[in-house]
Amino acid sequence: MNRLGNFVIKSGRNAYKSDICTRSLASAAAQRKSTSVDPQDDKNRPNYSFVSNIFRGQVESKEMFPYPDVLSAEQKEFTNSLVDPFENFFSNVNNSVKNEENCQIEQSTLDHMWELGCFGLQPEEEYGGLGLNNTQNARMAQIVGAHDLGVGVTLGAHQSIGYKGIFLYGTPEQKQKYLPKVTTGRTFAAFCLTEPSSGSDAASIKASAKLSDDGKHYILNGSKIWISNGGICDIMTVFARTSEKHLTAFIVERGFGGVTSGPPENKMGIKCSNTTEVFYEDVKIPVENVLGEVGDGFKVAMNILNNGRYGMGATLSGTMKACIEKAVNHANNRLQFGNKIKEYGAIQEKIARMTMLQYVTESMSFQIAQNMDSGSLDYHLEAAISKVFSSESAWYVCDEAIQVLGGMGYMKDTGLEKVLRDIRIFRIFEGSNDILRLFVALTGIQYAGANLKELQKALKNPASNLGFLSQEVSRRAMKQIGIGGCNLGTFVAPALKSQADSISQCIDLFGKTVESLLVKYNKNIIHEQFLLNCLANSAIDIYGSVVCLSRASRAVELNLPTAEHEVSLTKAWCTEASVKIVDNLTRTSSRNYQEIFREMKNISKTVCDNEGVNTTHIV
Ligand code: MYA
Repeated sequence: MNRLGNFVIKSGRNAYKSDICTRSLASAAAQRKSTSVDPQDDKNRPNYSFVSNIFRGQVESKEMFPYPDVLSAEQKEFTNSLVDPFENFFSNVNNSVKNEENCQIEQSTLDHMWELGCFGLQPEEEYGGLGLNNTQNARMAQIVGAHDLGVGVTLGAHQSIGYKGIFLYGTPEQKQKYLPKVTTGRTFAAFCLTEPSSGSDAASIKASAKLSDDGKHYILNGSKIWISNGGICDIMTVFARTSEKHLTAFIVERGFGGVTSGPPENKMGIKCSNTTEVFYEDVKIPVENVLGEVGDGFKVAMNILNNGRYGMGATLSGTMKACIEKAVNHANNRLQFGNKIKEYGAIQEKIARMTMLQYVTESMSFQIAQNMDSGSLDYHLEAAISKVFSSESAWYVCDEAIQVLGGMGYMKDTGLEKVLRDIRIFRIFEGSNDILRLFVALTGIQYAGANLKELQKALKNPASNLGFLSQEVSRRAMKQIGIGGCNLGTFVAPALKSQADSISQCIDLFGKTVESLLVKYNKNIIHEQFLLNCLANSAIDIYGSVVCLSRASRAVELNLPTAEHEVSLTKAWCTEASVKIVDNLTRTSSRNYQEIFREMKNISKTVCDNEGVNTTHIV
């Protein structure tokens, strides 16, 4: 975990600069044409990430308000033309129970999916794909998530990460050679990063690729673990060490020889998705199969993951919708104590909370997808938050749906216990939620720290930094007297003004808290994971609140039939979230919590040293 420290030690915005390849290619090209400056190299370009900027106590509204609506009429029509066949396929052809029982997807079902174009959602038509943008892709993912998460993972491992590297970073020749195979050629792809000793610490992989003496091949040796589609893929994106310090990404074909897979893993859920070990023994990879630049493998891996994370939110928003439908169906019909159970407050609270979580999840993932389609370069933290939030919300929603159904919910036939088992992995894979919380907190702190450093530097030589200093001083002085703080109120529907004000105050408090922590701990903040979690949880709740404020306000503006309900969801969510945010931020300076965190450290140490609980029975 020590490398996580680099987030704060390194100054600047290095987590962002490498990401030109992960945005909408069309808008990237347009931007390049219009400015002839490659944003990847432009360290001074503004950072439009809403989440990054709250770490400086500032609201960056550009990518938050108004809630985006990026699809053209033609794109909407095309998306809608896909919805029916997809819905129909997943409702009537795909059999999720049978898939689970067989621990694989039936061949006829897979054939149907290839014919529908499910495996080539994003690549352009010339490569056999449907050419969907991220927003359209999210719409399809939502349908998959409502029906079968095992199939969702098979699809996601194939295209959200398996061949995404070729789609994003491939040379024209690589795209021409490989994309048609994976979009329509019935060839499965996989993303091969994790190793037995390298999970969260992705940069520590040991698989090695050495350049052959004649310079024509890399010779790959090593093994990968828990690879989704590992036993069925013929094309894989493999990350291997090409020098002591550097990783490189490669396109590897099973046909190169020396590639073998272990037996399918026996998992808790997503059983029809194939997961295996993959072994590489003296695999000869032609040099032209390097993906991206030699030595850039870590960034290629991170950016593929960043780029796909919104898809998980979209998928799980569909899963939650389906769970809520089951719960509501029961609540509407089940009579107890003389009333339908929907009449009871205990059930109403559950249904309302489940619906709020679904609304926040869906709003986040579609906001991110649409921002990406508009050319956003700064969505990493937002995407990580959407992954964390969606996976925890889906777990909660499915669990509560089971509770609403009571004994019926516990029965296999109701279908919820399978969904619960399927959902569990989403908090673990594609970056565990624990790691992503630290990623959000440390990357945000690094961004705030760079500003603070600039201020400290300017203070050492005030004469030549008068402009910057007077700006900073007046900003701080104004905030001190309650003027010039964050003001989300100007962006939202009048009905949501009060909630916008509360969240604005939370952002002010968040910025102040980050600054005090930086002043107090400096770079040692990296060791304060209890505190970092408080910051990450606050950032998650702030971002969740602001996406809802944005979406519900847009619903009001467009006079949508559901606007009133969306305002209601947003009011309840934001009001509760602001209490949680203040609580989390207060913990970072509370004596009580310092004491609690110290005790927790001690408790954990004792239990680990004792290899189990260490209490004495008094009986
Ligand atoms: S695949 C396996 C998933 N594994 C992981 O996600 C690994 C998690 N670990 C990490 O992400 C990293 O190791 C962490 C950093 C974050 C811990 N974006 O020295 P460093 C830059 C951009 O600080 P470390 C799976 O599960 C950083 O700025 N840049 O890094 C599949 C620095 O840059 P520079 C980043 O401490 C499951 C450099 O890298 C990022 O070692 C199947 C080094 O940084 C970032 N994120 O570790 C899924 N992070 O050098 C199916 C770092 O310039 C999906 N950097 O200073 C199903 C979905 C359903 C879809 C359905 C569709 C239909």
